[in-house]
Order: sequence, then structure tokens, then C-alpha cells
Amino acid sequence: MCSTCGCNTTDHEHPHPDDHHHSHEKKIVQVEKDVLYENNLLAQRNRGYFDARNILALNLVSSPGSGKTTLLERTLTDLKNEFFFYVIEGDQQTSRDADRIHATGTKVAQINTGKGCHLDAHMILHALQGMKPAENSILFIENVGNLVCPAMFDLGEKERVVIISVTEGDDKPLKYPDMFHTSTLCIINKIDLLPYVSFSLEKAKEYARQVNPELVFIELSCTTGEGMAQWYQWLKEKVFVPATV
Ligand SMILES: Nc1nc2c(ncn2[C@@H]2O[C@H](COP(=O)(O)OP(=O)(O)OP(=O)(O)O)[C@@H](O)[C@H]2O)c(=O)[nH]1
Ligand SMILES: [Mg+2]
Repeated sequence: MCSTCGCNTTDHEHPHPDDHHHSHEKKIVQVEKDVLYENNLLAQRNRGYFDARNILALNLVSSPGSGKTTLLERTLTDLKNEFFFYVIEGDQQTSRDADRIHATGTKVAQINTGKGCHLDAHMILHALQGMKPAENSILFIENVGNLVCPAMFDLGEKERVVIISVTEGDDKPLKYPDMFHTSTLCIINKIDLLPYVSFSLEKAKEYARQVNPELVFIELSCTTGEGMAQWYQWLKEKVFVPATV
């Protein structure tokens, strides 16, 4: 995006206040590269922090309303006696999700991105400095509801979990491939609504496999609890338990 006029077309000429003319194409590519380069450096720093403390960091990504916070509420409540949990919440505005997480008794930090549509590694670094998560814990990062931009930003997480709910349509993996390509687990949520919507589980999985053949799927309903056991099993398999001497 041109910082002079705020336009976002890629290649055009027009007069600017100081009367210069230019093509925007090169500038856009350069700015994007710089932003992602800096983000990737900070993401590696976060990853080192997580590795050194044996913190399992998971980045939850989805469209708005797929059920990220509901999944967390249920998980934090059901597994509170088994793990130490921390949550970082990303939303454009409000602390509504952080309030919901706080009600489960879990330590939570809310990041408001304002005009921004995704979390980045620097925001996570900053939140970690205040939160100081304990060793051998699990950190959930709930990204801003958006199936596009968060895919580009590595936060230093161990795994990226994409959530799609059955009310969104089974073609989403084809239309927003980056998110499915960069995730390792795909949770298909709200299966209690399957009788009422036109959504094919098989098609959704087939489309997602077209962009990421390695993707693992768990079908569940945060409302009824069906399938939650599989999610908990997946989580337990990801936690590294240090050997005791
Ligand atoms: N029927 C049904 N509703 C669900 C389920 N999971 C979540 N919901 C509902 O879906 C709505 C959105 O859920 P949230 O957990 O707030 O979704 P979110 O992904 O955190 O939303 P954002 O943070 O705004 O992106 C709420 O009304 C939930 O009660 C489910 O499994 N079945
Ligand atoms: Mg939420």
C-alpha cells in the first residue's frame, strides 16, 4: 500500500501532492519483504523462548466466529487439573474474549490490533514479557478472526491450528489456501449443526488435502462436546514431558 495516498492498487501512475509520478509495484514488494523479514526474525526469537522453557505454543486461526474462544473455554475448563495454560487473545477491539478466558481462571493477555487484521511476532514478544508463562506449560494464541492475513505471520508457534465451522461452507480451503497450507491440524467445528446446513465433511477434507496433503482433521462440537476427546488426545501427544532424574 502506498504510504503517500493510501491506495492499494499495484501498478498505476497518478499525481501526488509533491507532483511526483511513479509506478507502485516495486515499492509494494519491497515493503512486504521487509515487514515479513523483521517478523520472521522476531518469530525465531519467540520460538527460542518457547523451546528453552518447554512451552507448547499453538496459534489458533480461523474466520470470525468459528468457535476459537468457545474451544478454549471448554479445553481450559476440562484440562485445568492436567496442564498449566496461558492464553493470548487477539482482536481488533474489546477485551470480550479475554474476559471469557479470565472467567475460566486462566492467565490471559488481550492484544487489540486496532486497524490491524492479524497478530505479529512483535506483539507476542511484548505480551510474553508481561505474562512470563511458566516452564512446561501450554500457550494458546487466539489470532484475529481472519482467514487471510494471519497465514503470513509466523508468531514462533510450534503448531498452527486452523478451525473451520460447518456454517462457513466446505469450499473455504480452496478459496483461502494459505491458511490450510500453513497449518498442521484442521478442526472442523459445530458438527452439531450438520443436519441443518449444506456442508460436506468429505468435500471439505478433500479440498483441504489438495492444498496440504499432510493436514490432520478432528471433527467436533464445542457445544455438545462430541469429538473433544480427540482434540485432547492430540494436545496430549504434542506436550513434551521432560524426563525426571
Ligand atoms: N452450534 C454451535 N455453536 C458453536 C459451537 N462452537 C461455538 N459456537 C458458537 O459460535 C459463536 C462464535 O463462537 P466464538 O467462540 O466466539 O468464535 P471465535 O472464533 O472465537 O470468534 P472471534 O474471536 O470473533 O473470531 C458463539 O455464539 C458460540 O456459542 C459449536 O460447536 N456448535
Ligand atoms: Mg474469539
